[in-house]
Amino acid sequence: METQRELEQRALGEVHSAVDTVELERLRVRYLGKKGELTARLRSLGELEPDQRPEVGRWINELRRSLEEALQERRRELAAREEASRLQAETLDVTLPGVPPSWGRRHPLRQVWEEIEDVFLRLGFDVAEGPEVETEYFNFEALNIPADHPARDMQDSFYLHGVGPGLLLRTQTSPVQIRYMQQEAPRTPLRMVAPGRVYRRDQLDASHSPVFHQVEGLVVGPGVSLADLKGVLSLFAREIFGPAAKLRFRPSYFPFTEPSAEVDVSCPLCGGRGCRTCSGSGWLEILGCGMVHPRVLREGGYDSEEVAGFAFGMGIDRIAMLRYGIDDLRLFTQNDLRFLRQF
Ligand code: 2NM
Repeated sequence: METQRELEQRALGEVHSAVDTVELERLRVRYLGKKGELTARLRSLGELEPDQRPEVGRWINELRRSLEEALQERRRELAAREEASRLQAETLDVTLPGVPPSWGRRHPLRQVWEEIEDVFLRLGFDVAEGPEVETEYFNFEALNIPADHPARDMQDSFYLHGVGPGLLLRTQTSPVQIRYMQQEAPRTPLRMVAPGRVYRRDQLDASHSPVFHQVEGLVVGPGVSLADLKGVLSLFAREIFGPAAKLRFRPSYFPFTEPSAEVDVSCPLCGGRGCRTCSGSGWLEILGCGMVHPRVLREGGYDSEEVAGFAFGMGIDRIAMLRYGIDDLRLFTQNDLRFLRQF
């Protein structure tokens, strides 16, 4: 049998060397719990000689008290240590420098889109947008585009017959201008641009894409003339292509304008001397324009006897290519960061 002294040393020694409060609780149960060693000894007092019982009983009670004291003291120490290490682990240094975010940038097409918008905003134009799914009325009829015009053909436009009758993906942003006129007429002067995505059934190659971007512009008011058109477009060209940019107007045809013209800008890459980009001619075609056809003005809600209008349209993708000397449209949609990071 272990002596009283040995039990006392073992119990107190274990309490002193306990490494955490969990172990300490285990020790408390082992010695002082209902089925603990001390409790058991107290119970078996009856097995001792009657004259030994008081002394052993007293010793057990003293040991219980000193164990309880030792447990409490050790618990204080360990709890304080555990609290300290928990706080240490939870420490957050708010002065540490953060993880720097990597800066993105706008896509080059979006940059050119917004630059064009900005030029016209400074000239007093509004910016309007409209639906990409259009009706044949807004996309063609209202714009005086005849039934036998190639754009009307299934081969040239994306029709959405399965979605609804007479629906298609807009082939230009001019339907936005019809909507805008119908909303604003007879307010003058009307000055607006309609930037946006448009769709045509073209095979994808270096210079064609079934999805591309346009900005079309419209001015309506009493006495608006071809001179205003040339003035606005010249300002625009100098803002986008630099102060040396010259314009050349060539007579052309569009169903929604009369007269109509195609406009070339002196090549921004060679200054008009002739290079690969301008095929040696010194000129690049950048937009189409004209005086709004009276039928289109009337469809917009204006009296074509009282007001006149000019309109123009350009491809954002094409302008971006010319601006930066990019020879393949597909580069814009391949998400190659080596390409995109240059802008
Ligand atoms: C172009 C060329 C010429 C144009 C006409 C209109 C509208 F709706 F006012 F009649 N919007 N855009 C227009 C005129 C577009 O794109 C090459």
